[in-house]
Amino acid sequence: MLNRFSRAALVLGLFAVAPPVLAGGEDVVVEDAWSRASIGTGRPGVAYMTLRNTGAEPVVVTGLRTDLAMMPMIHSTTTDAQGVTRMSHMEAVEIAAGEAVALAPGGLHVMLMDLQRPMVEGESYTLSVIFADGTEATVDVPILGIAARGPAN
Ligand SMILES: [Cu+2]
Repeated sequence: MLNRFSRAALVLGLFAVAPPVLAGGEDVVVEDAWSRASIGTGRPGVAYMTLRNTGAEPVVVTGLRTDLAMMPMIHSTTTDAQGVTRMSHMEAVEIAAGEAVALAPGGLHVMLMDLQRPMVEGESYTLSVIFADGTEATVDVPILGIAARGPAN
């Protein structure tokens, strides 16, 4: 089974030959976005959400933007046979037509590298998800408590 990283790499590889038909961010709904409060700015912040592709074509997320962090990126989380957990930067994340990709604790997540200010519980910030066609989906992300495990609702 191909993991998400391999699928993303496959998609990028295909661009060099013949671009697949890819829809843009107008088909993507960002659901249940949330973040945890940070202790300061010395460590990266984290954000989670569900990206739902309501369209009939695959969509590829290629980046993120927020004024809260200089280097927001999507990480994957993998745990090897020895129980060692690693995070790796995802250059692209494909969302199949009609499918949703969950960014959740223990799996894919948004890592907010180089925080520009502390993330304070009760506040929120704007995060834009950038797609391969240049379109964006922008959401307001609420900052929950430092021990939060899921979206508030
Ligand atoms: Cu990470």
